[in-house]
Amino acid sequence: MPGLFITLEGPEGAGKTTNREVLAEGLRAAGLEVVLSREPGGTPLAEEIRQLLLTPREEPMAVDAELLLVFAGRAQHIAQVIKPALARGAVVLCDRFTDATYAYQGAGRGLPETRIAALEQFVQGDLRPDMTLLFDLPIEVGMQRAAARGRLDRFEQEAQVFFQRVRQGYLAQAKASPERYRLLDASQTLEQVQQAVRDLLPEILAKVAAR
Ligand code: Z5A
Repeated sequence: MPGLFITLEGPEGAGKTTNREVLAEGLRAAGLEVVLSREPGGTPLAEEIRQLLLTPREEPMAVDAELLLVFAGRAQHIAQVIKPALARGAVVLCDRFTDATYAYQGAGRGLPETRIAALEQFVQGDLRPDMTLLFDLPIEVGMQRAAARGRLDRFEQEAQVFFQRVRQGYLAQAKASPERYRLLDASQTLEQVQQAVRDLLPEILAKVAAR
């Protein structure tokens, strides 16, 4: 497809959403159509699924139910937003995607990677991100930033050890796919992280030009 699919990943409060704006500004200034989206979510139906996933409830959610909800939302998001945008030649900047499933449901919850990979193939076919920015930072720093926002969602109520596994899961993915991942030190000041994101623009523009 003529467009470019870029995902932003990282543990809680890493600055994905904040830095996505910086990237979007730079790409728009170069005359490109930019589509901002997020997972879970990205369409009205997928946003309803997001609410199911994030709302704390008394009934524990079975891990496989969580996994299937994540992929149900993703199927809708791909069909309604991601594929049409890529077909038009847009750059899609998506706050989290399937790498988050490997990190949270895989490394975090302990689901086998093969189960996630089977759903990835079923729901996505050949669709994979062209580039993934991993905003990495110590868990405590991200949790402090997220806690400053107020009420915690269902994931944010997990114990610190869960988030340590998530972080390690992300770092392992980045190590396994260095051609796709760009690792950013998100514990730096916002200005420093934003500059590191801007530094990636020439590479991204070159990828767009090569399409
Ligand atoms: N989830 C899953 O389990 N499986 C999946 O497949 C997918 C998701 C796709 C919701 O995601 C949950 O879904 C997520 C995993 C699960 N649960 N958790 N945790 P989300 O992306 O909506 O949730 P989030 O990671 O909590 O998003 P976030 O807290 O909004 O993080 P962020 O976008 O990385 O951070 P931010 O909003 O840009 O920044 C947070 C605050 O820090 C904000 O006030 C900023 O101004 C500040 N900030 C940002 N950068 C800095 C720096 N460098 N210095 C100081 N302050 C900063």
